[in-house]
Amino acid sequence: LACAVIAGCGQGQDSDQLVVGFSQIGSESGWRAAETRVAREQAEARGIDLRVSDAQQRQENQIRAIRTFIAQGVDAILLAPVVETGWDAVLAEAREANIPVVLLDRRIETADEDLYLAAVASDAVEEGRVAARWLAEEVGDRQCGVIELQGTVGASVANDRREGFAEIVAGNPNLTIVRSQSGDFTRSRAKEVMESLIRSVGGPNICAVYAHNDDMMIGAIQAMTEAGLNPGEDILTVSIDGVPDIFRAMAEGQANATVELTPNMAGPAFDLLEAYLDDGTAPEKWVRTDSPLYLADTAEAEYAQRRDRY
Ligand code: GZL
Repeated sequence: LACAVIAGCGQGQDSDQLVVGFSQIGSESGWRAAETRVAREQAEARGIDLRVSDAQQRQENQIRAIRTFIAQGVDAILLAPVVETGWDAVLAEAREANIPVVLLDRRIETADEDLYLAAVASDAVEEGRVAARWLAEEVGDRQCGVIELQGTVGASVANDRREGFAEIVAGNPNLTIVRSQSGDFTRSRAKEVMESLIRSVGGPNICAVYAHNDDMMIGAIQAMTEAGLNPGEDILTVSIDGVPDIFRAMAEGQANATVELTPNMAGPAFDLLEAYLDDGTAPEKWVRTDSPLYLADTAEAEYAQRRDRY
């Protein structure tokens, strides 16, 4: 009866169907929305019963969702951790319940790496390096003041993308990060931040904008054009994700480059989970996607060809 009340106890419609709970951050960007859609497609293709919980970018909602999945007795949990700390307690509860957890697209800080089975993610530090190397190549030895729009404060990918970019900037004295502020990975927040930075820095002093994701760059482009500036022309842009809208902006001459990131993090997660649940096969701790990383520039702006990625 208890199982019926809490809608299933790790048993999907039929007995051997895997039931997986996905604690998703939210839908803050086009990439995140694509990750969720692709996860549903990948689950469908494998006959997995996938239950997605949208946390609206709030950690307490993710923790609540994980506890619900534990109560439901799911077979496994996917977690895209909005920030990198504060997970040990709830992951210990999942381990207590013998439910494996796989991290998607972001990492966590923990003293006990056994709290999760594996992480499926790209190397975000290298993403930052690739973005900065492209910019260094573009500007040569010209002095270039860069505005950096960081992702969500405390997110592993924001810390990593900042670290990788700064590492390359340190080797190019003509590149200077003049401002670095969080736009929380969203278009709307990045637009507001960019509007105030244009006022404080002054349009003519901005040589380039580096945004930790394409959606923030789209917001920054709107702010720059509304301020009468020419993104993609007078102001170079480089961001990360490779969503269709950044290719559209490139095709229109308003953006220059993006580091591509597959939205398919769930497929590899399901594969390693099926092997692990089937015969205990221990996966790599870090299943790395997008290796090598690929930077697409204006010449590749045929975003239509990439629609199938999203
Ligand atoms: C990257 C992922 C980031 C994307 C953003 O792995 O965590 O979160 O780059 C999203 O679009 O908000």
